[in-house]
Amino acid sequence: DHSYILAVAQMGPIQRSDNRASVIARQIEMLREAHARGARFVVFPELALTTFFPRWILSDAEKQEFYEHQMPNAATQPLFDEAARLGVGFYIGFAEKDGDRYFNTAIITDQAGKIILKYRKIHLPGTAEPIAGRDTHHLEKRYFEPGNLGFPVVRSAYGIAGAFICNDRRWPETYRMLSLQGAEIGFVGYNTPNDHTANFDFDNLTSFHNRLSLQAGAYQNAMWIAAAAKCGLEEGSSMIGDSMIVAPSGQIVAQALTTGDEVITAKVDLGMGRLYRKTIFDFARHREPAEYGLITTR
Ligand code: CDT
Repeated sequence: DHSYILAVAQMGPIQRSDNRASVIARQIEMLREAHARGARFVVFPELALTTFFPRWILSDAEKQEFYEHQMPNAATQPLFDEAARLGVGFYIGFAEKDGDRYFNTAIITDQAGKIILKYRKIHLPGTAEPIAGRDTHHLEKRYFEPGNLGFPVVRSAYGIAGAFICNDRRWPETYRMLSLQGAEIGFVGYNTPNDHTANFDFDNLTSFHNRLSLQAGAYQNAMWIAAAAKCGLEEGSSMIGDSMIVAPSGQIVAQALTTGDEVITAKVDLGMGRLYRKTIFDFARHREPAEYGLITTR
């Protein structure tokens, strides 16, 4: 049997004044709820330990409080300990400082709380400098450099698994890089403001574009996708919820109802993806990679 119960722990807002301890306490509560509902793995959001600080211009000194120098660390150890005690693996995103380099990072742990995969966000949205005339900013290119670890996958108790982060979910290359390595499930956290494009006609479709990206990515790559939002009204920025678990059929099997802390669960059958990969999406039989050169040359 290749089935297990998977949870997504959506998070409501984290304000700048909220300390790590209060955030970890919320996560531990959701970890316990997920476990009580039978879950063996929990997906937390992107940058899940602090407020979404790339909305602001911060000095080098000011920005330091938002990065983790190691993982786990004193603040996050209780989450790792509780997950290990419950035998639950997890995905979580955080801002990483590695020497003098800064990344938007996510890790996956096994059921013993050991980190088995690390991913650094490759598609960084927004700008390095504020755009004149806008009253909200998205400055990820200021605070992070593009990830330098590629798109790793890991053979785990949760299937062959990969991680990606927020804006990555809009790019077909992300899913393809994982599925070409046999990934059966992808975990993603996100922070998506409702006004993120500053074009009203696009912004009006923010929830739809989230769903569209996740469902298409899952189906076209015969993968399960579990997506966790940090959402709600955070420091004046309204962010979408709509955390969801999507099957390799492209169907949504669980979806959050709120824009606060909320656990959703679904039974994940890895056999479903394997069936798609033997039929309509048998890559070896049906793909024509010799025709795809442009994808990597421009
Ligand atoms: N965190 C993140 O990547 N958010 C982006 C929205 C901002 S685009 C300027 C996203 O793609 O959801």
